[in-house]
Amino acid sequence: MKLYDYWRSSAAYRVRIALNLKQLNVEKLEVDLRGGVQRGDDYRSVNAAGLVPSLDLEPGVLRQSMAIIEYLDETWPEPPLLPTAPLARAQVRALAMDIACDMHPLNNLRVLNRLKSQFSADEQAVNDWYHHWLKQGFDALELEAGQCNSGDWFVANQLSLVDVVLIPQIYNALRFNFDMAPYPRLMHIYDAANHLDAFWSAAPEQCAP
Ligand SMILES: N[C@@H](CCC(=O)N[C@@H](CS)C(=O)NCC(=O)O)C(=O)O
Repeated sequence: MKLYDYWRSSAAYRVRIALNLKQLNVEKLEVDLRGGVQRGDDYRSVNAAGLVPSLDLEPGVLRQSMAIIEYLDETWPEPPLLPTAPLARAQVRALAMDIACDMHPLNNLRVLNRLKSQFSADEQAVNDWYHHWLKQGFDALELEAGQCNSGDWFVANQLSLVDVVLIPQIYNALRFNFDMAPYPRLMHIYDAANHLDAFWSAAPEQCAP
């Protein structure tokens, strides 16, 4: 398998965590997002949307980090990233989607670039935008996390897809100087997860080319 990756991509970071948890080795191909390689014909022949990650299964390419992670989980079930019962599975997926569908896309590189090119947003305005959507998402997640569990993981003291998606989102928030102090439950999960090699070694600093 080959992972089309970018060290700072949080969607790719999710997949790196899942691969590590499943103890799967892949060849990594760096797609330089800052250099615009994702918009070139070569990469678009792999992923027409021009987004990372993509997982080349040789043959067949999978895109969309959540689909990739569920594929990995179904193919290599240990450790499971979703509970067994249908209701619990749907609840975990919903929490992961709160991040992957309702937070992350609003602060994607191409959205931030569009704010600058279409609305002449300066650095301060882009930062405010970024922080606004982080606050909306994290305020809700902190409440959810308090209701779900008080242990090291988001749901029922069991590592799950939510943790795999949450940790990269918190990493991004810290990188953009967002104040995480109002979110002690989320930060507890972040710190606990980073004690595991599968999370720590997937972090951008460990994956920079
Ligand atoms: N829903 C997609 C999102 C992928 C995505 O947005 N990737 C970002 C990096 S985190 C990207 O490739 N951005 C390139 C760009 O904005 O030009 C997934 O989960 O795979």
